[in-house]
Amino acid sequence: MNPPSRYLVTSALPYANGPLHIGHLAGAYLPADAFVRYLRLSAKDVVYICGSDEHGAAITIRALREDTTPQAIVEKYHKMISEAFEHMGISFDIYHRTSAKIHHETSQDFFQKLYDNGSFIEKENDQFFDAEAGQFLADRYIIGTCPKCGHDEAYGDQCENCGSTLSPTELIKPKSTISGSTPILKKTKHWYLPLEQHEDWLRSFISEGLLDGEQHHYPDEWKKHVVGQCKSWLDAGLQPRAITRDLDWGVDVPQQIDGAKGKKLYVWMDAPIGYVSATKQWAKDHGKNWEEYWKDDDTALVHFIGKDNIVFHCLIFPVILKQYGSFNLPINVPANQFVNLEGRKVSTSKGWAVWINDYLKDFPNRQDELRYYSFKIMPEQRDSDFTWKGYQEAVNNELVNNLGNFIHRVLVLTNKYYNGVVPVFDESISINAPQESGLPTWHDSELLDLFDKLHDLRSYLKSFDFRSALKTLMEVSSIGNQMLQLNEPWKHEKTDPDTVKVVMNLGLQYVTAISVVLDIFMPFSSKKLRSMLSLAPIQEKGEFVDIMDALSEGKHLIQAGHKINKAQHLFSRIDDGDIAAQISKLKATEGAKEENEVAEGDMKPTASFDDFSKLDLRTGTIISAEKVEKTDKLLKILVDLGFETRTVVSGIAETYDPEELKGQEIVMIANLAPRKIRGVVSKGMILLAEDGNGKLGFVSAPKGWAKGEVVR
Ligand code: B3M
Ligand code: ZN
Repeated sequence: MNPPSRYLVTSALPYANGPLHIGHLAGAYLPADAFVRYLRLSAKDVVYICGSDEHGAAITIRALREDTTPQAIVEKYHKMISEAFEHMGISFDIYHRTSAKIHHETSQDFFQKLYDNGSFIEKENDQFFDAEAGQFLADRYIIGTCPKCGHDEAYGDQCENCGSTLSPTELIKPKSTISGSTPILKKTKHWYLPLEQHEDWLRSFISEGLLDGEQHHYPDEWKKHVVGQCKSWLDAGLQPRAITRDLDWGVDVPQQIDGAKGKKLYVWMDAPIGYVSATKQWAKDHGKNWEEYWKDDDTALVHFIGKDNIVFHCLIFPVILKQYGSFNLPINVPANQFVNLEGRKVSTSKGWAVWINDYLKDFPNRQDELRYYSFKIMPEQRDSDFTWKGYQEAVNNELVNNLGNFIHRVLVLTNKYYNGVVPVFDESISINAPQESGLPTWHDSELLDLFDKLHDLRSYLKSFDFRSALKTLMEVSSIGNQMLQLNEPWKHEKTDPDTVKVVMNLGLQYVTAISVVLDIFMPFSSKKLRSMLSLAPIQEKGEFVDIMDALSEGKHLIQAGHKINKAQHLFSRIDDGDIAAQISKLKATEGAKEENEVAEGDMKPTASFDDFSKLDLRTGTIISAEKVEKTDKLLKILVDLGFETRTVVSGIAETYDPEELKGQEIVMIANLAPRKIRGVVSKGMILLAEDGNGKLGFVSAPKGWAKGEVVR
């Protein structure tokens, strides 16, 4: 294994179905951004790929909810998301979208190739179907209780609470998200990826880092929780996974394939291929060869994702790539865990989130403060907690008091003592050392210590430990502050100007080093600082290597005689008022959203008067009821409508005993199209009221009314 000479770095493609929040940012985007900035600063050839994931039920369900089209949804959120990324300084080489033609073609090419080489199996089986909506229910169209963790809003393909990957039939109490009804089963044909056939090589890939008998990567360089999740999947035994859907939104299964009509690719089939199609587009735009980035042995593929995407990137997509042939597999998938907010899980539907667009409105020009705090609390090994108080303290105590203060003092004093010109100094003069607790030291040995610190910082970045890397940057600044404190140039400038020149020159070397490394974490501040130093902005063309080379050769980073500009403050304090406002805003949105959600959950789209008058509602009395065989929930009920006796199947067996129903007065829809449910033809529907806790009660006319009366 040689060190890679080229990198392809990806961040998970966010669904274009809602705005970005801090959890997204700290999960899959900021770490990747820091990593690619570091690579570019190290003169590496790197392309950083991302884009909007515009397919799947995440999009169509949002369209249904917002009463608009999937196209309108993706347009709206693609724009919103890409702007938020740009404002936050996420430095993608391309932010693409999966609705692009090149993406549809690329995904279809993958499908066709895998179809042709026998990588799929075809199966016809029963799948959940919403009879009211006339639609098959997969993925987010169906929710129910997670069999693994008990979360009661798990999707048909995945539980967002515990990260498990599911199939709809595993859900406990499945419910259609379109109509809320309990789905029925209906036959349909789909293509499956037989993951179980790949278990052996996946196991050695994950556990030993071996691929085709060679060392592909070192598994102990992967995060434990990533390897752990993959292993528990493998241990549970892999299953064939359906990679097509009955939907009308998505990438078409290539139409020349028999039975392709009406079938789309499963979103998790096409989305990761989005990394490939985006690379193609980028290469086209920049006169590059995309294949070098995906196929050359010396290119390293790194996927940054959240923990809920682990199996797709570590098991399923690798199978797809390998079956296609000649593609590289990831050398690392440094997935992050989740960020909570004020001690509670982020919930987009409940409004318990900090939205990036809102943050940027409330705190204009404070992108770096949010970046800083997000790196500080990055959920690298376990879930972490964003608190507004924590944010305020990080900004005030660390950015303002430590980093900002050090830089400001050095620049102000340089302007004051030397009119902004970096001083020449006498190398034989010693100063008090911050690192050796006050012992005398020399300018050049301090520069070597600076080299060591930056070397540590670099190792942390290489191993995706961004928290420690950031901490090391702050230590450089703390050491700088201690150096000033120990030598007190403001006291000795008049009495010992020669020593003060050494101190100030050293301070300027530190500040210059910081201006380079700052680009990785806080690029906006790096830019400002470079301008205060009157140095060219960082181009990300090997500047980190340049300063490391210079330091190791005993050279200076900023030269004596160079004139800097006036000092400005890089950071300013955040008031208690601003924080209190955020907290009350958070609580207020949450309350409002919760109320809304109840209302929203209950309200269906407007029905016209004509719709309503189609329904024939009648009063009736239950004659008898019995359980439908082999079901827990269903009762077969005989209703006396006065003019005839009806059989109705109703899902109320868990609430009512068949015996107690005899004589119950009811209202029913008498002209509903008959439906066969578990072998019984049901002709109509009995009306029931349901409270927020799922408690049921019959709707009826006043006691003693005749049967068969019209209800309007
Ligand atoms: N859009 C899922 C998510 O946002 C998905 C990632 C795709 S990465 C290829 O969790
Ligand atoms: Zn779960």
